[in-house]
Amino acid sequence: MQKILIANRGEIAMRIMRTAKEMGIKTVAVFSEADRNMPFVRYADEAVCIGPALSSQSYLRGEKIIEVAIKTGAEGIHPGYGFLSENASFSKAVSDAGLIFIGPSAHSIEVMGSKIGAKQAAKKFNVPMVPGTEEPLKDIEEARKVAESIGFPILVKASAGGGGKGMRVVNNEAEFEEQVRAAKSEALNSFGNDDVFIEKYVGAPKHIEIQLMGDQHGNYVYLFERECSIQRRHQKLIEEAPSSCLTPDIRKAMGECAVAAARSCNYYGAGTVEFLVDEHLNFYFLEMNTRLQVEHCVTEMITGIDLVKEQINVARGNKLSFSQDDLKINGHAIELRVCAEDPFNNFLPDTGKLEIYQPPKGPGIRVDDGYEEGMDIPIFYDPMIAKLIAYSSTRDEAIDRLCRAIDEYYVKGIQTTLEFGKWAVQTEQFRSGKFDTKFIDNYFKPEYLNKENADAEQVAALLSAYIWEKDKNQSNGATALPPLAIEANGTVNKWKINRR
Ligand code: MV4
Repeated sequence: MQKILIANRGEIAMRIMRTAKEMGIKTVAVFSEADRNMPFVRYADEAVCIGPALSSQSYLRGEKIIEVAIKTGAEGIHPGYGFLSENASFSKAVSDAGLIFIGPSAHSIEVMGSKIGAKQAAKKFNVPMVPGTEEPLKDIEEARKVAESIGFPILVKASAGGGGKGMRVVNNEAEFEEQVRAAKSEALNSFGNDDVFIEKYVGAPKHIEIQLMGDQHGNYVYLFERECSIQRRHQKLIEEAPSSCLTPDIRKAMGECAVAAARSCNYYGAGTVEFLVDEHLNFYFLEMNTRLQVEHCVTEMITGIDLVKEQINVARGNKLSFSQDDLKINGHAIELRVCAEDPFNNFLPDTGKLEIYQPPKGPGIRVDDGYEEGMDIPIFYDPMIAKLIAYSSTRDEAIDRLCRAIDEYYVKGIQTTLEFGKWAVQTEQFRSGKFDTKFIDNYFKPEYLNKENADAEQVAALLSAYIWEKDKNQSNGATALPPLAIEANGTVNKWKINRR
């Protein structure tokens, strides 16, 4: 592959093209009418507009994208995450067109796209599962018996599910039938498939996932774990590697299970196996994501591996360029998703203009972003505008570094999750590692941030300092201070308002 097309936008398109450039591979960007002025369009060697803003008319048009690849002479397509990345038909269509899909086979995507299929495949390789069923529920009476034998509370889950859709907690036998029906109808509406299964409900679990890579020759490695428990409505906000709670033995056991799950569908490329981990560090297979994930960067920081480079390497048909023994965990990395969302208003998307955008710099800081100062954040796509990753030799230092970087990160014009992130990583729970998937719901209150008030307090502090200096200068006959000026960027004369 001398030239690849990136079937994505924003920060991940930039991320992929940077590696391609380092590898001497030319890049083709495809973009929607709303994205014409985005950095990723300029960064690419070539860029082709593929339609209007709506994803369904641009980034989801598989056939059109393949046509552009052929026309521009691209030999491979990298789908990034989201959009077409876990679409088995797209993977197949790319291969059928004589191009290389930089990702897994259609077969792997298909097997793992069905949660029931994934459980059946992984179970054959002795991957631990939450007690439950591995067949679609047929008969409600039969299902009721299984539920009783497992014991309440249980979860009803949609096989085609994702993001918590079609998932219902059932606390007792009386609600069972009703909740099964509700889950089925939600699943049918959302996914066009009403297969559901049941599992014992694990209360307050941690969400820990294993990054793995496989080549087309049956070789596999695991690149350790990412702890992703800090999430809200199934939207991750903070991820870190390694997890602060795993032991080397459990890490190894989980890594080997993840590889077994990948083997069960002849997986190749980069993939992630998600586990639920309970308070006794029992772990259970949840599902497999057959794509490069948003949070892959923390794994890159602690392993020194460029996952995109390795994806391209195995997509070319080469063997993995490293073995399990080559991999070591080095240091600690924490990622905060910087989303155009308002933590004061239920984390609802907050679109608008990036009036000021100054990302942080300095030791151990990586910012993967896709917008620039002056741009409008479009309403059509994911609200994530950047990922802020802090890396250091210890977890405590990584937390301190992340906080320092959040203070340096200067965004005006939209609300973001930056202040939320600073609050979260400084809580006792986060510092001590004692948190689970219920963390935000249980502990977060918007008044902990109080950004506006804090800004007003700082202006007041600066004003009083100014007046004090002025009075002092006048009383000792020194030259008067210049007139007071508060500028739009938050500077009061020479003093910039220190952002917390
Ligand atoms: C569970 C669970 C507890 N017990 N399964 C949520 C989305 C879907 N991918 C799986 N999910 C869960 N499955 C059993 N048997 C709790 C969750 C869950 C969750 C999992 C990972 C990260 C965040 C979560 C938030 C709420 C519920």
